[in-house]
Amino acid sequence: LLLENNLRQALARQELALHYQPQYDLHSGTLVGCEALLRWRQPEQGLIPPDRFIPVAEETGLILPIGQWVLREACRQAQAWQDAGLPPLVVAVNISAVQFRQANLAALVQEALAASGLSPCWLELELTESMLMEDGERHTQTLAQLKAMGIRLALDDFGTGYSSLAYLKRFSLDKLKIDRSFIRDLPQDAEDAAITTAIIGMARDLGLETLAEGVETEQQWSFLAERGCAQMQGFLRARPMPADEITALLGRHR
Ligand code: G
Ligand code: G
Ligand code: MN
Ligand code: NA
Repeated sequence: LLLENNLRQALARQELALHYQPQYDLHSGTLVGCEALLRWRQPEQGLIPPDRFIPVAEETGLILPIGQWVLREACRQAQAWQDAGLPPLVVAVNISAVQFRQANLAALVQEALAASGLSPCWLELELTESMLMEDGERHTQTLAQLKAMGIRLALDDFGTGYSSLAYLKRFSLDKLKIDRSFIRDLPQDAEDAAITTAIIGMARDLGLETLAEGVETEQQWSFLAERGCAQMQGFLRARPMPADEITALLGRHR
């Protein structure tokens, strides 16, 4: 309850911030995108990780105003980097199931884009398999609206959800983010090697991009690059960092 009451104040008191984790092209090594990750600097308790407060935010509905703030802030930051003449980046934003169930998600996304002036092709929304499995008529409509607006759609934690693949056919997604549990023991673990190879191959045949999450070693990088995985995100290259550190990284890429 204390957490809930504090979280209620967090937005107004400007205690929330976004960090960004770089995403790299696995072949050229260039910085191509970043995932926005929410941080809460609580004055008494210090930095509270998202795993601790996002579930509370979802139960209380606070995820709706918080999620909207995240969308606006990520779009604002992405446009600010472009306005500074830095190479453009795709910014990926995690969408909670509670946000996804809102009837007007597409309108809210549109509002964040309009407020920032960011072109929709630079915004990627990260959804999860369970959200697509809910299968309401409204969900199909929301996804179609987002696609029609020109926003990119990625499937987060791919491979850990329900194993029905029907939704890959039904919805027009752009990217699968291979869950880091499949990457961690590469290349030694034969089962993980088979699973990642199969996901990359299937995605290629379906015209989907792949991103490997949680890449921590050079051997994992080579394994994934050899199999045609397009992008990586992981501690091997970069941890989540404040926006000004991304600005510095982009300056070097210019
Ligand atoms: O940031 P960290 O590296 O600890 O991320 C932990 C989890 O919190 C991830 O699973 C991520 O999807 C989730 N998360 C981080 N930021 C956001 C956000 O802005 N919105 C939602 N819904 N989840 C987030
Ligand atoms: O669930 P989601 O993929 O949205 O969350 C991203 C989470 O993965 C963040 O908590 C981030 O800190 C974490 N992460 C990113 N790269 C690595 C990595 O290389 N190793 C580990 N262990 N965690 C990572
Ligand atoms: Mn994510
Ligand atoms: Na993930």
